[in-house]
Amino acid sequence: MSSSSLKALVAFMAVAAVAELAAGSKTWTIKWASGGNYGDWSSKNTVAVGDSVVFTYGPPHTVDELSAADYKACSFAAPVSSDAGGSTTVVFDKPGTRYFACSSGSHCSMGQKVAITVANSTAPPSSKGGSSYGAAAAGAELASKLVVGLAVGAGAILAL
Ligand SMILES: [Cu+2]
Repeated sequence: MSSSSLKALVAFMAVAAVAELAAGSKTWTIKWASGGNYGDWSSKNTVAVGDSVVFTYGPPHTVDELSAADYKACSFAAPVSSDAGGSTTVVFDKPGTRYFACSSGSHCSMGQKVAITVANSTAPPSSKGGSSYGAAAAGAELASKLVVGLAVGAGAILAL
């Protein structure tokens, strides 16, 4: 095997290992526009702990995270966060409901608002102590695969 194909193999194994580690989390995309109807988005898209939601939009839209009360009232006086960058990524690291709305004009009251609920049933991958046998076994299996992948990769590097 040539040196370059070995290097390609090592690169592939590294990418595969990273992809496997990330396989548990998902990225959702919301095309964020005025007049959108996002009322049932969360019930149709099951965001789990560890997942990310990316809002994509152009000016003049914003993604403001609000309290439940401010969300209900479309009040932007005290947002938790606010972004107008055009691509806003929100990581859902724990269960619960978070509220997002556009602060531009009357977009919020016209429906450019979404409440995203992450269910309790999925345990965070990083939680300690409370993990079930199944989760622990899956973690051990993943770790052993990663070790094998790294060992093969290291062996290939030494052979170059
Ligand atoms: Cu807007």
